[in-house]
Amino acid sequence: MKCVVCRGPAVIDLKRHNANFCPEHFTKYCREQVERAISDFDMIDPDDRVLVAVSGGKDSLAVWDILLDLGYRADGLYIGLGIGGYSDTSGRHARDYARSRGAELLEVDLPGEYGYDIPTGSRAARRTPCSACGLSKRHLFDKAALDGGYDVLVTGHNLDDEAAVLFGNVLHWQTEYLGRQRPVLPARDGFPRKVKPLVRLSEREMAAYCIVTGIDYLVDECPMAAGNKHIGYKEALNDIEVRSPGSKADFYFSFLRRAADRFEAESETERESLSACARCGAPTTTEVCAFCRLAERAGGTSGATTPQPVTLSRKDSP
Ligand code: Q46
Ligand code: ZN
Ligand code: ZN
Repeated sequence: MKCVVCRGPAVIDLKRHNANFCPEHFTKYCREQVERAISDFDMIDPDDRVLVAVSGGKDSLAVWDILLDLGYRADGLYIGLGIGGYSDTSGRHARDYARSRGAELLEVDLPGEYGYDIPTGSRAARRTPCSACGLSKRHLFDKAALDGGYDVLVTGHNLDDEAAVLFGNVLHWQTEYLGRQRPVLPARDGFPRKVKPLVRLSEREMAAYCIVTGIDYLVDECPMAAGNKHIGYKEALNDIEVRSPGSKADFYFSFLRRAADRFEAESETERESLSACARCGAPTTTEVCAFCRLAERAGGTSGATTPQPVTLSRKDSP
């Protein structure tokens, strides 16, 4: 197997592009895909202050790495979710990466600062763990980005993630979500601009990127992920992709090009009815936002402290 660029030994084959790459040209390919996503969807301006939501997994560390290499002013944000040993290890990977790049990592500890963890929050609110977790993370990402004066919040959602969410939304015709499923959500009152620069890259490519560039990411799956419907949707799409390479990308990008606009009106209606949460001031369609209700039910507090920057440089390394 030879690299399509230099004819040297290839380490990865990308069937949907009908291409193989050596480590050097694969890294270059990943950077170019991110640059292209940023430019096609107008995601980030060169002067923007960027906050990357970092979990310690492959996608978030890879997107942070690529943005730093492309010269963006990108800090990381890690949220400790209180999921036992999994959270301890994921935090370590995020801190180690930040230290290796001399990059700034903000940290928010959900149990320490808000008085509940994801297992407790999930039980108390009778939500699935991923639903309680997603809701908490979204709230804390928005808050940290706004409090810290960042222009844009980056998440590590890749092509597989976006195609799986789209598949689920289409399967159940959740039209109000379809109108919002875009790689860029513009800033509006109480919400920072949110972007997904990895939409042109797959999960497998992100794992390969980390291996090739020596990023030590958390390989273990979250122990609370069992029962998450998106895992099943990903498997279904992977089966289709094996038989017909490129289907996943076509499904997602054709939706953006040809169908997403048709659902815009429905999600706009919901946006117009937003007002400030009586407890925390975040935008919500109810009097008290879902995060504050979850925190209260779980015996915690929606009271907020600003995340403290922890600058980790090579000098600090043990
Ligand atoms: S961390 Fe949270 Fe994920 Fe674990 S509980 Fe689910 S959403 S699977 S990205
Ligand atoms: Zn090459
Ligand atoms: Zn609130």
